[in-house]
Amino acid sequence: KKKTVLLDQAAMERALTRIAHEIVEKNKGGDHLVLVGIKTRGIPLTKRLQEKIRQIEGITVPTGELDITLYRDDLEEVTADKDPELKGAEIDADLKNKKVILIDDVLYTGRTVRAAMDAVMDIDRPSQIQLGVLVDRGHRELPIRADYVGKNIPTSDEEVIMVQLREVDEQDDVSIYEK
Ligand code: 3GP
Ligand code: 5GP
Ligand code: MG
Repeated sequence: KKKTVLLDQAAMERALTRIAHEIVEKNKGGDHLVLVGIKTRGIPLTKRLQEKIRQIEGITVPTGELDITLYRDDLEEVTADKDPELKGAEIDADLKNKKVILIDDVLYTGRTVRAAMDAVMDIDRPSQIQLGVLVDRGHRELPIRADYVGKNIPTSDEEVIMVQLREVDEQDDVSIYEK
């Protein structure tokens, strides 16, 4: 129950600025990139990174959205017997031979990202898929890792990360608490 703030608004802002710089460094600019946000909070993160890349490189990278949710929307059931599945996709950009960067708030088992990679590859064949997350909380169940990480936060199974974004929650912060 007790809550500890791990990233405040300023720290989150700096982490996203760093990730935007890492994206343009690794990809030698912003050409041929498409940023794809995963469901609720990956989407405002994607928009913020798009704006930061625009400030750095002067180009507006296309964005898209994937809605990947658990079969049951019960948070207790995350690692239960059902995998997350694709509920919808809104990607207007052409993905063929593009470098797709998936963006999510929290990386945990990796099953959501696996579903997101399947969805992208069903649409077209990108030249690469990369992954950026605000928080990596560990506990991977698949061989998946993020290329860009805001903060690594080792957690126990009894702990939950709360990500609040001003677009959705009226404030920016990341905190950890016991279930
Ligand atoms: P998001 O849609 O912005 O990612 O699943 C609904 C929300 O609950 C998610 O918001 C997610 O951030 C949050 N959440 C908190 N703990 C968990 C968890 O352990 N699993 C999942 N799937 N979501 C969690
Ligand atoms: P995974 O599929 O990697 O197990 O979980 C990733 C998805 O579940 C992300 O979209 C993320 O929103 C959500 N998730 C998993 N664990 C947490 C957590 O502790 N906090 C939050 N906010 N989201 C989580
Ligand atoms: Mg999420």
